[in-house]
Amino acid sequence: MEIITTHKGSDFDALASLVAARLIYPEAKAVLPGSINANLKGFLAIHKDLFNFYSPTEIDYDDVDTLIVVDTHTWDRLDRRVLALREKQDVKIIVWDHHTKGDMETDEKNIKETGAAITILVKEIENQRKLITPIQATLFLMGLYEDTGNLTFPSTRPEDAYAAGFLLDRKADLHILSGFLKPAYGKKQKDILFEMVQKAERSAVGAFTFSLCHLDISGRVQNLAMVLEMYREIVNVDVAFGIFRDMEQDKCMVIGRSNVDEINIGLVMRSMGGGGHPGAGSALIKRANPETLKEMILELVKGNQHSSVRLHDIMSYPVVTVDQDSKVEEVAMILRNLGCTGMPVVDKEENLVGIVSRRDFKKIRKTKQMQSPIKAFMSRNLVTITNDKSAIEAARLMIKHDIGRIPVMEDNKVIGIITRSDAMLYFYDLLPD
Ligand SMILES: [Mn+2]
Repeated sequence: MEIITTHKGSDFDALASLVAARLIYPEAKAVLPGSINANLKGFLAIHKDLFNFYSPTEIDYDDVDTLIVVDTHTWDRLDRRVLALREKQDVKIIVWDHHTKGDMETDEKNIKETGAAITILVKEIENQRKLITPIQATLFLMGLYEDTGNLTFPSTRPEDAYAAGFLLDRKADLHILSGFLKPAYGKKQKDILFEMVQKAERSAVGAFTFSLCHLDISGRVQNLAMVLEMYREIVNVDVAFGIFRDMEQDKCMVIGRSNVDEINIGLVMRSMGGGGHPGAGSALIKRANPETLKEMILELVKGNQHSSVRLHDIMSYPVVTVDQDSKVEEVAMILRNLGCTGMPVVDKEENLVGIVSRRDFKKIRKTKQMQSPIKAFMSRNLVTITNDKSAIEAARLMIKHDIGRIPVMEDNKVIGIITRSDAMLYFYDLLPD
């Protein structure tokens, strides 16, 4: 016996993929997990008779020789009763999934990084020239739209949009579809937007209008990016940021939107460990203090030419430097004793000539090289920063050059060193893991 199943807490993509897989494997029984999403229940209350689903309790797992899994390939996401097959010998496993991670071992994996799993199955149905009914097309399109946010999520691939076109051509009904899909702008989103607008403050940054709103939320709220864009329009500013702090999980979702070329949100978010493009972006920061994030965003937006916090306040000093003629062996010893991973190298006049870090020691091949002067192994590509710059600029340099420490200069002399830990402490009030 062949069975097809999908993940617990099934959503429309899971259900659609289950139904689509039945078209590809007509002999197989479709097993719907015990737990499914609320909006799926609403759909099935009306359409259940159209699909011949089995409950996990109705299957005799001893008889199963083929297990087809759609929209997941992680054992723990399957209904616990199906897990009986995990230990069973000689079960053929076939996977159709758009998640890249999973622990199910199988020879037959149909995995593609698309926005929805149904996209992969629709392609197969098209290739096999199988006929689908308008109701099936509608369900498939629901799965596709739900998982891709109506083709707007960044995970959306051209294949998803193509599949949507194919399904509309097969008479998917958009009226039915919109009735069942949870509206992106629901009560939760409405409440958040209302609270944001009440708290809204506008200010000017250079020639632009700017607004930053911090809100505590509980649990995961979808479509916050859309809420923030609505906020930006209502408050009528060029640039808007939202800091949404999930109290339970102790993490902050930072979302930004910009309507002007001069302020590049993607750049701002990358400095905070996130990403995006010039107009929109986001970053997720754990254990962050929203007040610190506020300051950080403001500094980033202002280009931070005259920040109140100078590098002087956060850098490490005094700096231990090493003479360029010191032996590699001695330098290694000093580093070990100080417990640091690198240090600046200077000449007789205390001028900075290089920097040595653990990476440089990897270049050493022979023991006798331990007696060579450190200048033979140090990096001469010096990235330095002057004391009048800000922590943000130091962090930018670290990211740009992929380095963990930058000498801080004043009058051409090293007066301190700023490390990743210093920067992290400043930005997040925490140390890197
Ligand atoms: Mn999915």
